[in-house]
Amino acid sequence: MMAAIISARRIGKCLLGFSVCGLFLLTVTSLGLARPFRISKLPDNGRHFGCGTCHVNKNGGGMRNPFGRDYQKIGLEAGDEYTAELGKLDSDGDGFSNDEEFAAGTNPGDPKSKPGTAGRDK
Ligand SMILES: [Ca+2]
Repeated sequence: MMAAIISARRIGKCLLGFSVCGLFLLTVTSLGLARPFRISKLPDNGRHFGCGTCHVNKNGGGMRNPFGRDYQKIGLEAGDEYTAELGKLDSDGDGFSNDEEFAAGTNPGDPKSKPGTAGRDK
């Protein structure tokens, strides 16, 4: 009887250990998969806004902002590159081209973030 209780405790500890290890590996793997590879294609290399340059969620994934949608249509079609056409667009409709926004360090996908304002919300 005592041996059965000890054995059950050992199994419980093993399961807990496997669960913790599994959760750790899942977290590490998820972070690895979430690593942005596309931001290196952007004029600022994602230096200012990272994944938030194209995505509503600053951490990336999910819905794209207006610039991200334009990149999806034009940049991906051009072989996953930031193009001159993309630079001339004003994706977020704030009156500044995407090129002007990258040069100023503002977000081309957020109309509240535009050159000459304190709109650089990181
Ligand atoms: Ca703009």
